Formats: sequence, C-alpha cells, structure tokens
Amino acid sequence: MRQAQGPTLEEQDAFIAVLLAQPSVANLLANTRYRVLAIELLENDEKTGSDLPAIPLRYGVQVYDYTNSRNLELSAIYPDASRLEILSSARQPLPSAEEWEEAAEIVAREEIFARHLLCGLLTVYRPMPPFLERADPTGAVARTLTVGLLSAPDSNLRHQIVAVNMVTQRVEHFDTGAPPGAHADPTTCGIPPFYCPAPRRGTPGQLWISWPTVNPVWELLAIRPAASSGREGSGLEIRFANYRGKRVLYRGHVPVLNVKYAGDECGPYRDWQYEEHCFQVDGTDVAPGFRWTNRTPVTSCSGSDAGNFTGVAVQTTECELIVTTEMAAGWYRYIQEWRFHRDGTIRPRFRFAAARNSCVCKTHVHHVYWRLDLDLRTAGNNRVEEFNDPPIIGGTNWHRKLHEIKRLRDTGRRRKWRVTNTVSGERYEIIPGPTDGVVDAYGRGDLWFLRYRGAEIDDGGPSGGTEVQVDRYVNGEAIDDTDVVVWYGAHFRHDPSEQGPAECHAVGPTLRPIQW
Ligand SMILES: [Cu+2]
Repeated sequence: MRQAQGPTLEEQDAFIAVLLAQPSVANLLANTRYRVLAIELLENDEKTGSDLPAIPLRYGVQVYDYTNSRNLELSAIYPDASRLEILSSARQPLPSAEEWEEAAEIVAREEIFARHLLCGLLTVYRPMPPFLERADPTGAVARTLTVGLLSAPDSNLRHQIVAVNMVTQRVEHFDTGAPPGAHADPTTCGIPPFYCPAPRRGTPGQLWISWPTVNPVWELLAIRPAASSGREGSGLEIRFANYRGKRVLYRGHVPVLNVKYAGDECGPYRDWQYEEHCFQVDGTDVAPGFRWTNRTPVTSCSGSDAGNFTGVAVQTTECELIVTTEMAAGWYRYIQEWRFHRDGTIRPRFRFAAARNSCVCKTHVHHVYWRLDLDLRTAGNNRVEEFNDPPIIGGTNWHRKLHEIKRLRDTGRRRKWRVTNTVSGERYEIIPGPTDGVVDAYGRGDLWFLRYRGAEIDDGGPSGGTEVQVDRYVNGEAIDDTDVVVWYGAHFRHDPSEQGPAECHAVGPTLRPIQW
C-alpha cells in the first residue's frame, strides 16, 4: 500500500488562494460575497503507457459570486497560475456541504421554524432536487438551494421542502409542500437522516493497493469519490488494475446514475457520484480518505445513516480484497463496492438506500451505469464476442462484435460476453448479474461496446432530459482487435410495497478470467 502522488489538500488550498489573488480574479470578486464550491479535475484520459495519474493536472475551480449571481470557473494547470482562464456563466454547481449548512442556518433563523427545530419537532435534511434553476428575463439565476423539514411523528407540524434564496437570504414556501420535481407529505419512507458534512468536491485521496501483502495477485489504484473523474463524478474509481502482473482494467467507474419514478411523481433525477456520506469503519487510516479494516463496514443498509468515516474502506478476507464507499445525493444513499477475488474475478457492486422522504415511498427505478475500460494485457488487440444459446447467428453460440453496438441482456439465451487479447490469448468473461433488471425507454440500454476515446470518460452530459447519453458514441467505429470500452447498465426497480427502502439489494456484473 502506498499513497499516490499528487497535490495534498493543503497544496490544493494554497493553489486556490493563489488563483483568487490573481489581479484578474481579484478585480471580478472585489466587494462581492462568494464561495469556492468545488475543484474539478479537467482530465484528459489519453493513454500514455505510464501508470501514473495525469500530470500536469488541469483544475477547474468553481467560485460562486452571490452578489452578481454568476459562477466563475477558474481553470489553470497546477501549480502554474500564470495562464489562468476565467469563464463566467449562469451555471449552477451543486452545493457544497458548507453552502448547504448556510442554507439550513437561514431556515433555522425563520421565526416559524426556530423553536420547533430547537425542540427537535422538526429536523432539516438534504432533499431533491438540490437547487432550483429559475432564470430571470436576463438569464441570471438567483442561487436557490432546497432544505427539507421533517416533522416528528407526534407533532402536528407539516413535512415540507422549502427553497432558500442565497442572495436575499429569504425562505420560500410551496403550497404543495415541495418545489416542482419533488414531494413532501405526511407519508415518508427510509431511514432517519443523519447529517455528516461531505468533503469538498476535489478533495485529494488515492491509494495504490497490492494484495496480498506477500506475493500480491492484485495491484491497483483506488480513487475516493470526492476525487473521481467525470462531470458528475464517478464514485469509487479503480485504475490500472493488474491481476498476476497483467493488466485487466485500465479504468472502472460509474459516470452516470439516475432515478426515475413511475409517472414522474418525483424527478427524474440525474445524481452525482462525488459526495461521500459517512459510514461506520473501524480500522487504521492509511491515506487521506482511506481506512484499512478487517471488519465489514456498516453502511446505511444496516438501517443507520450515521458513521465515523467518509471515504473508502479497504477490507481483506481469506479470498477477497473489498473496497467500499458510501455516497449521498440528496436523500439517496449509494453503497458502492469493488470485490477482487484471489482467483481473478472482479465484482463491481452497487446498492441503494434512502434517508426518510416522501418520494421513495413511490415505485422508482435506479439506473446505474459502469464504464469498464478493459485492457486485457494490452490496450489494443482486444476482441469482444457474445454468447447465445440458442444461437442467434447460424449454428454458432459465439459471434464477434465488429463495430460499436448497444446490446441487451437476454437470460432466455444465457447471453454473456467475453473479451480476448487476440495476440496473447488472455480472456475474461462478462456475466450479467441475475437481478440487473430489464431496460425501459428511459434506461436506454444494458451494454455498449465502444472504441476507446480519451475524451469519452463520461457520457458527455445530459441532452435535454436526464437520461444516459452513451448512444451518442455509437457511430459505427470498428472495435474488433482494438482498444475497447464496455458500458454496463443495471436497472433496479425499488418497490416499497415489496421491500423497505432501507433494504439493500446489490446489482452488478461478474468479470471472470477464463484464460490467464
Ligand atoms: Cu430506491
């Protein structure tokens, strides 16, 4: 185990201070009220052949200027502030923990809530959607965050979601009890919420892991959600994973995560995968955001939203290396795991829970999309084949994928896939999880096989709606015997009449070595 190279949090903060002190920035922010909301890594994923995270690092620092209702993106290559670029826009970055805490304080100052909050008859929580995006005729958006107010069961108070204008510091109520796209009524489902502040987006934390310590079979770089890539983050990210000295996975992550309700009673939502939520991990801190443990971490799947740690738990058993994280998006809780078996099997897993709210009482589907950049031994010379029984092409069970394509799971044909190095013969199978769901129009697809492109590390962002946009990359490029990327979608139907929202069911495929 060793800490990966890169700026520390202190070095990152010092760099932000230098950027803010540049005359061009200082002039724009003079006499304004502003806040640094996030540090995004503006990444170029072009493969260099070296197993080092991209250096130089291009940072996009998101600074929100409340006085002028605008967002300033300061982009610069660390640690050089001289070629700074400034982009001013009406973009609404997601709130940081610090910003949401200010919104909650504004709510607590309201006379009608103050006493009830103090006496515990009301509890604030982070709802969905996280902010309201209402532009005035000039195109400016008054920064407006949402705050949920849960009422104690024995009180006569109303459960509602209010909006807080961060510029005027005024609280807005809704006749329906909630802003458009959400619900708040007396019926709630989920576990009691526990607030724990998430580290700011961009907070560094990555760890090289070799396991077992003696004669390791697995070597990989794990990146905490706060530092993950992609426009919405991509969860607990795995890079440069080698099994017995040979590359399996160049990069594995979750760039897209959606929630879709029947009849759109709430949402649909596109969530984010960089906000870490606390869970219980007892062990030893080995790097910022990484804790080594020999006990199974206790996540919100246990029914408790509280915890003593945010980041990534590293756990080993007799046969597995398991890395686990818990994330939050509004009231949703996501538990993500990567399990690396001694026999070479990789099991990426995702579980779904929620803190108390009214929306999750209604049937909804969680759509989770992994991006798996498999590089079996080498980046190039990889071939994808599909198995069907009964066959769908002639009399043969396996057929090659020649061009980029989207595919569906088909349990009736025991459909599965395999990726092979055409030169040296290493081979992994991709076996769908038995409960990875049936795609609907909103979910778009189950698997996509694409030609690797360095600019395609997420889906490029939503287009009009919130749906995954991987289809935009399917444009007929040849994929046989090249560098291939697999996207894998799972669709988990959450029906509260069949199971409580706190029950956690795992979805995800199995990647198994056949020849190594
Ligand atoms: Cu759910």
